[in-house]
Amino acid sequence: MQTRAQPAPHRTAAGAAGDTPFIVLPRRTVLEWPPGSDGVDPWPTLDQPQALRAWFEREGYILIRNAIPPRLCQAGVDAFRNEVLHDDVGFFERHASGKFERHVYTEAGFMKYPIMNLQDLSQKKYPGFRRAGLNILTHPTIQRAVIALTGEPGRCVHTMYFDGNQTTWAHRDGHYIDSSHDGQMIGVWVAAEDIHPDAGRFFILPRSHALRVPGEEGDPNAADYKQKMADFVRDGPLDCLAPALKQGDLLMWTSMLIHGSLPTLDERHSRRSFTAHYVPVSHPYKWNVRAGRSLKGMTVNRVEVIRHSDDETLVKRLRNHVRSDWPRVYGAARDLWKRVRP
Ligand SMILES: O=C(O)CCC(=O)C(=O)O
Repeated sequence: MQTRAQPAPHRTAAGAAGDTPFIVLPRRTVLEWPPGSDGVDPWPTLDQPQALRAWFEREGYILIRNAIPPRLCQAGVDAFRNEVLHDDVGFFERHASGKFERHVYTEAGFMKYPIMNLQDLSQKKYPGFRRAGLNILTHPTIQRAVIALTGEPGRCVHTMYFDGNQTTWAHRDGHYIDSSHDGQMIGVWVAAEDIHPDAGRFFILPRSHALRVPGEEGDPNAADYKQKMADFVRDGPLDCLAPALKQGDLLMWTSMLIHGSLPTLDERHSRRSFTAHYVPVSHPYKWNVRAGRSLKGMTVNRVEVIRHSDDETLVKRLRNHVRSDWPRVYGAARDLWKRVRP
């Protein structure tokens, strides 16, 4: 999940300085399937909504195979590569820092830090990627799953796109953003391609939503929090599960489930995915790390998607306009400001 309370670390072409990866390896084992399933998917399907919900409540997550048509996933990836990946002057809101920053590329040329809130991207500059991404993240299968899990349709409050691996620190989403009914937000991770086992797989700690981690009450943006969470994943009592995901597979989890990404073992592999966070429509959502929440929305596939673009005042609208339409001017002004400010 995203952070905003912390100042962004300064980013160089090679990566973010102070960008300590809080790595959860080495641990004894990382499982591909839950214990006892002998390499066979044990997860109830959408045609068994009661069993699906019971699994989700007990384990804190569910995996639904072939949920999103591969051609939609491929359209999202292609649009990213055509419109976004090579835009090396544009500024995008980042997950790790919560700031607008240019791309940082991995050795293999993937975008290292995920983009946040596709719904706030410029429709003029990235029309295909924005449309394709939101199409995936509001797909009727996701709506069906949200209804099966919560008893009502969902509102999408947050979205992201991953290309390379930032090695996401272990965390609970609910420490950053949640439903107003704590623990009721649902995370959604759609594999936009077959994820290679060495690409830095998404991992979860089943049943961790019901367990406390020593020291987790602190600031979720602080190094201490991230270190304690990583220690808990590595040395704690729970299994760590990183299922092999194929293009179109969908993983959903409750906002208190601990999750993150494993380190990349082979830099040649991307781990493309679209992710979102949903609350039941009857619940307001809340930020635990931002001052206010946005009430602006748009509708995609009949799903309400909350927009977060900060454009309340004329000055902010002007800044957003310069950032999106004259990124070089914005970048130069930003660099100058960094140099002259006290
Ligand atoms: O895939 C990842 O690296 C992390 C995704 C995540 O933390 C989220 O969607 O909440």
